[in-house]
Amino acid sequence: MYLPSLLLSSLLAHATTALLTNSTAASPTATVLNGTYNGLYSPEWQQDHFLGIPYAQPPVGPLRFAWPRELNTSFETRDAKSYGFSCYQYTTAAWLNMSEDCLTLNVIRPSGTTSHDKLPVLVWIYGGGLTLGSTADPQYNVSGITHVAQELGKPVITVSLNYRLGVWGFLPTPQILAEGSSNAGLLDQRLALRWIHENIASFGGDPTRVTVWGESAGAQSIGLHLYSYAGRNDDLFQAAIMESGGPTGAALEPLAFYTAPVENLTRTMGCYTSVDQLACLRQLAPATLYGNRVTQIWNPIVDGDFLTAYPSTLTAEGSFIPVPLLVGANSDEGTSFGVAGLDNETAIFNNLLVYRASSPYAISPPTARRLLELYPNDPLSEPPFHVTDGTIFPAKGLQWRRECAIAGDLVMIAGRRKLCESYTGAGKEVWSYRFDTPLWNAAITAGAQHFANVVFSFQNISGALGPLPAYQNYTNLSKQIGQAYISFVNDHDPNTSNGNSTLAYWPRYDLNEPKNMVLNSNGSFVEDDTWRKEVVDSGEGAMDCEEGRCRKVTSGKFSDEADELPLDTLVNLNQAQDVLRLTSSHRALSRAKGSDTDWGGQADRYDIGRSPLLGHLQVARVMVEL
Ligand SMILES: *[C@@H]1O[C@H](CO)[C@@H](O)[C@H](O)[C@H]1NC(C)=O
Ligand SMILES: *[C@@H]1O[C@H](CO)[C@@H](O)[C@H](O)[C@H]1NC(C)=O
Ligand SMILES: *[C@@H]1O[C@H](CO)[C@@H](O)[C@H](O)[C@H]1NC(C)=O
Ligand SMILES: *[C@@H]1O[C@H](CO)[C@@H](O)[C@H](O)[C@H]1NC(C)=O
Ligand SMILES: *[C@@H]1O[C@H](CO)[C@@H](O)[C@H](O)[C@H]1NC(C)=O
Ligand SMILES: *[C@@H]1O[C@H](CO)[C@@H](O)[C@H](O)[C@H]1NC(C)=O
Ligand SMILES: *[C@@H]1O[C@H](CO)[C@@H](O)[C@H](O)[C@H]1NC(C)=O
Ligand SMILES: *[C@@H]1O[C@H](CO)[C@@H](O)[C@H](O)[C@H]1NC(C)=O
Ligand SMILES: *[C@@H]1O[C@H](CO)[C@@H](O)[C@H](O)[C@H]1NC(C)=O
Ligand SMILES: *[C@@H]1O[C@H](CO)[C@@H](O)[C@H](O)[C@H]1NC(C)=O
Ligand SMILES: *[C@@H]1O[C@H](CO)[C@@H](O)[C@H](O)[C@H]1NC(C)=O
Ligand SMILES: CC(=O)N[C@H]1CO[C@H](CO)[C@@H](O)[C@@H]1O
Repeated sequence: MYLPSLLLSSLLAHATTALLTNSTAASPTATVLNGTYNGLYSPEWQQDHFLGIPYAQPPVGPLRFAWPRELNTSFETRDAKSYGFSCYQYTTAAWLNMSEDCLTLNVIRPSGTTSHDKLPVLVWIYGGGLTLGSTADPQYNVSGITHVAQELGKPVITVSLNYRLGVWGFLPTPQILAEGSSNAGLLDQRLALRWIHENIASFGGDPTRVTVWGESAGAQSIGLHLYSYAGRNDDLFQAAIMESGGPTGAALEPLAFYTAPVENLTRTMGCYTSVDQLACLRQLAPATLYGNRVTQIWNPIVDGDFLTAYPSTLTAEGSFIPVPLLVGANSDEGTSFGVAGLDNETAIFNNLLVYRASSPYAISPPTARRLLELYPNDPLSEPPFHVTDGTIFPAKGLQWRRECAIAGDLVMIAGRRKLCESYTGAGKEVWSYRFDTPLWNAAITAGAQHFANVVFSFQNISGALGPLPAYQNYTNLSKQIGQAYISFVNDHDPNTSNGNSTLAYWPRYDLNEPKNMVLNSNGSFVEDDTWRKEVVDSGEGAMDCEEGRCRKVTSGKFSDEADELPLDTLVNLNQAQDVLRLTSSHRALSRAKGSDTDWGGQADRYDIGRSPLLGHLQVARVMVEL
């Protein structure tokens, strides 16, 4: 086992502390605003676990689909010794125990932490497309990352939170909007952050040093929090770690987009003709609603409240919450987001026009044409990037790798770069990574695909990192990632564990010299974050190679358009889509709210305070006009 002597001595130091505090450690308690919780002492890593703590009133009955309500009752003592229910979702995982009453969080701390310690706080927000995920999922067990902090001598308190998913968290209808219940799942997260702000000191945490951390839809959620209330900073968090996700990527559709699936839902539930459809849906038994699995991705919407505009618009206005960021994406996101079965340019073109049709990207023909120019078919340098001999995988489609190059950049990588640029441009500290290590048992076509990094971040707690000793290099990388994160949580800088970590110096993102840390099990290194620019910059027929990436430049045809780089094109595309979408729901909202009243952003209450201008009838009428 990898245990440098420095770490050994720190473990011993912890053991001594645990002995001294043994009597209290065995039955940890914490007294929060509503009462006292009895937690569990976990001897394995000398941690206290407080599990399944409610942070909101159960969102059941009349509160189904509504914004979460603050707790308003108190108690003497309660046990917090097992995970709460998972929110409703469609999976058959063994750990699944679902209920609508799922708004709970878990607090993990080094045993013996007292309220004087004021430890920094790390808050995990799971991903899963806003349709899957639970803190009870063993792969999201935060004990491993908490243990890294203990070993490093930089202890943190770790929190993981549940939030509503799917139709329960994100039902988008005019009535929902009028009622002020839009984006409820995101508001769940926000109320949990508010609960942490108010209560974490009772556990020994410092509410002024909270880092939010998420992957995929969890990172997307954080991205939207960064842009929420037009960037108003309520001090709920002070830093963010975002893995493979951000404010752009998953499409935010207009309200009208959901008319058909909502009709499908309400018709099958017998609520379509109800005068009050929401009341009808709220009366359904939980199992009945669950049984009506409408095949629809319910994404957040620009509701004029939590989100006053599309993130790209808010970026241009500088309306975002300025906090230090640690952000990244995986080398082969494209193998997760590329469509299989495309054999030629025409097929890719046609597919781009309907890309991710269940929540479409609205790519126009000229943009699709431009993308095909910028991404010539070049299997020497396309996902999976570790396959460098130009292999084509015909079973996936003759131009599958080209499709993957476009898709990965479109969904994840362009947005990552854009976020780095806008936050750096605003003077905030940003550290960027490219995770570059395929899972030990990955198919050759997978590469370092979406989600592959999660088992590393979570310190192999799920056991899926591969067998030791063969994959010692994976353990090492996993630990380096954990140490960088814990340093960032403590010091807003991933470099401060340097004395104990073998990760190379990770430079801050710099607009003049943009860099990524490439997280590779064979030795991580720093690269220029300028890749996919070479297609533009090189001469005819050149082979341009950088850090193992090669691109054959077929002609000099881009030389007179040197400012139009593939990733930049994609970033612009995000903006173009937004403009398209603004024509429906947002315009309706602007009209509904009236021209002279600023209601956007005022309603940061959980149970009251919605704009009277968002009256039922008014919005409903506007929607009909559209
Ligand atoms: C420490 O607590 C454990 C129970 O968690 C108990 O079994 C053990 O005897 C205690 N040790 C001391 C020295 O009090
Ligand atoms: C708590 O709030 C709910 C509304 O969500 C209300 O029905 C209930 O009466 C309140 N309870 C107390 C004790 O204030
Ligand atoms: C319960 O806790 C919440 C915050 O966690 C607080 O706002 C509320 O006032 C508390 N209510 C009671 C009755 O203790
Ligand atoms: C599900 O929750 C119920 C009620 O808390 C509990 O009795 C049961 O053991 C749980 N099942 C699982 C698989 O966790
Ligand atoms: C995480 O997993 C370890 C090992 O199974 C277990 O001891 C620990 O209780 C788990 N922690 C949490 C917070 O569930
Ligand atoms: C309507 O919902 C059902 C499930 O209730 C689903 O099977 C069907 O595909 C949906 N149709 C549309 C057009 O969304
Ligand atoms: C392109 O591929 C599609 C199948 O993906 C095929 O139907 C079509 O004939 C191909 N077109 C050309 C020009 O080869
Ligand atoms: C990951 O955990 C599993 C189960 O505990 C273990 O067998 C394996 O050796 C570990 N792998 C690495 C690379 O740490
Ligand atoms: C893992 O890290 C340790 C400590 O830095 C080092 O001695 C060892 O060579 C590394 N092993 C591998 C396979 O990278
Ligand atoms: C390395 O870890 C030890 C405790 O494990 C700590 O005392 C020391 O400050 C750490 N060094 C750095 C540079 O963080
Ligand atoms: C990590 O170790 C595995 C197993 O020994 C090996 O197959 C792999 O090539 C190593 N990774 C790198 C990038 O060297
Ligand atoms: C703030 C901080 O400690 N940054 C460190 C990052 O790592 C370099 C060396 O690798 C140190 O010099 C910095 O001090």
